[in-house]
Amino acid sequence: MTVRIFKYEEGEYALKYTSPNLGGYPDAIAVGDLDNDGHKELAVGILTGSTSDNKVIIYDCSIINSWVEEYSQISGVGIHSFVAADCDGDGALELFGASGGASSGITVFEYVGGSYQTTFTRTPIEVNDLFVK
Ligand SMILES: [Ca+2]
Ligand SMILES: [Ca+2]
Ligand SMILES: [Ca+2]
Repeated sequence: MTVRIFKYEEGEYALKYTSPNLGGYPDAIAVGDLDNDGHKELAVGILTGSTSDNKVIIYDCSIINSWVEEYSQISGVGIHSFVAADCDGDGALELFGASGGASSGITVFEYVGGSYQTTFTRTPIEVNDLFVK
């Protein structure tokens, strides 16, 4: 399946980007300025049914109406939900991805030193695991 990105302008959502076939389906999304450059990114978790093909893709739109893949990485686990929040209080968003099933856990993605990186993983997740400062 593809990811299609719409932008609200002039009273309606207009299609601005269609990805190539990603071989799975998007199951998790989040929007936020993940690299702290003043422009929002769109993070998408792609499920394929295979741990060797599940992906996390971050789309960037720092050029008006021009969306590009800024980050694309095999995630192993299937990300079922994202939330973007600055939980370490450094002024930059972290991207928390939750996976379910046998591989339930949390993966944290951050923009560090000029690139996106996985900075934390915890499997399995426990109900009392909290990520606050
Ligand atoms: Ca940004
Ligand atoms: Ca960016
Ligand atoms: Ca932060």
